[in-house]
Amino acid sequence: MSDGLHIHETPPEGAGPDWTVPQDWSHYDAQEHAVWDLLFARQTAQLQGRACEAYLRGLDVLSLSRPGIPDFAELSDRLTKLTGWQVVAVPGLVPDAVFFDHLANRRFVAGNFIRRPDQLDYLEEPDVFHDVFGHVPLLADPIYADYMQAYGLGGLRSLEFGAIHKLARLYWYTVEFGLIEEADRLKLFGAGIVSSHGESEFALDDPSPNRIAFDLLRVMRTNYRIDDYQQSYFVIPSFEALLKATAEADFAPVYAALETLDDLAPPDVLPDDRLFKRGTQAYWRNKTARAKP
Ligand code: HBI
Ligand code: FE
Repeated sequence: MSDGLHIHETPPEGAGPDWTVPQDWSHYDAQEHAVWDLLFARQTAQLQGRACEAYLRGLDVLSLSRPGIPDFAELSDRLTKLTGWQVVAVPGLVPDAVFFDHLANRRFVAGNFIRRPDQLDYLEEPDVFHDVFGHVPLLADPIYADYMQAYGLGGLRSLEFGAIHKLARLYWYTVEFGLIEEADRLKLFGAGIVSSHGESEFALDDPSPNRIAFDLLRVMRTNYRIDDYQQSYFVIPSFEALLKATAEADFAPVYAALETLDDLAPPDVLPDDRLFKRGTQAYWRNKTARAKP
């Protein structure tokens, strides 16, 4: 989430050294709560039959259907009892090392601001709806909760290898834009998809994107887009498989192998990819055709 987006170098005014700020839940006004309620109602309708069971279960056990922007202290009380995770408020994107340290300590950093009514469908930085509605429900799932902590620990190690941009691809193609097999159907779990009205349909139904079976090295070779729908989505068989593929991996040889392999572009398909669906890339062709003067 950090490519091309503005990340401050020093903690902003009022933030601690770990970049957290008080959420100060009482400061939200009626319009901000109304934006949350509108987005929540629209997305939960859209996600029936599309989001994976663990995500829908998380929405339920965390009582996220209560009206208004969640109070992180109350939300953390419920979440900590389930998997030891807390939700802490930050004013926006935080530096990678800070981000990974929070994840490694089971703290999920969530934006303390919400988009304006005229930004419903796209915004530059993750706001409280993207972070809490998109990311937090799955943190109530014990296996996914372990994966997110393992990712944080791996992220801290990746900084030693100068390989954060490779590991960021793993985050992008799973935590943000991952698909999962469930009872022979593809379902959504990535936060960037479940929090997006358009992409929660596009990622499953549109013939344009590739849908490729997850493979750690394959994902870590593959560039991604930060400004529009993905040209490829990767599909995991289960959260157990994702945890196994990453928490048990010794990333040193993975990084060494990546040095010998070319990066791949988002729409690329390899001969040995296990394809659920080869995309037409029509969405992108039409978009680039429209963009030509
Ligand atoms: N900061 N608040 C916030 N949220 C993120 O998702 C985030 C971040 N900083 C860095 C970051 N993500 C990326 O480096 C990850 O893609 C690894
Ligand atoms: Fe995110």
